[in-house]
Amino acid sequence: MGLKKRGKSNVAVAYLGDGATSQGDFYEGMNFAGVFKAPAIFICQNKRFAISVPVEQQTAAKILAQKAIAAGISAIRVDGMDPTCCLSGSKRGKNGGTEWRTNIN
Ligand SMILES: Cc1ncc(C[n+]2csc(CCOP(=O)(O)OP(=O)(O)O)c2C)c(N)n1
Ligand SMILES: [Mg+2]
Repeated sequence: MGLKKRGKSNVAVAYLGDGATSQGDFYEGMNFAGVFKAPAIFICQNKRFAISVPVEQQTAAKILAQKAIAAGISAIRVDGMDPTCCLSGSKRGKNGGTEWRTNIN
């Protein structure tokens, strides 16, 4: 929000894990970013475990990127094992894309 208020074109990037998307402060932050249109990108790295808790035991959501849609934020899901997908996904994310393909090049 500070970047926006100062008229900067920079974008803040936050990295989080799959387990973090099961916590309350995640939803609060996403809602804040959505309603105030903060220049922010949330990158969720889903390695399917929050320490020892499998993703299926911490959320009923089938796709974690859906959680952004609930906050009015566009979302892209990419194959995290493919660096080129991660790079192009980040660029498209900055432009506000919404895609559900597992591979984006
Ligand atoms: C509903 C719920 N509340 C609390 C937790 C506890 N928890 C949240 S984040 C976390 C550890 C971090 O996991 P993650 O965000 O996936 O980061 P990683 O270490 O995998 O990079 C734990 C143990 C949980 N897994 N599920
Ligand atoms: Mg994790």
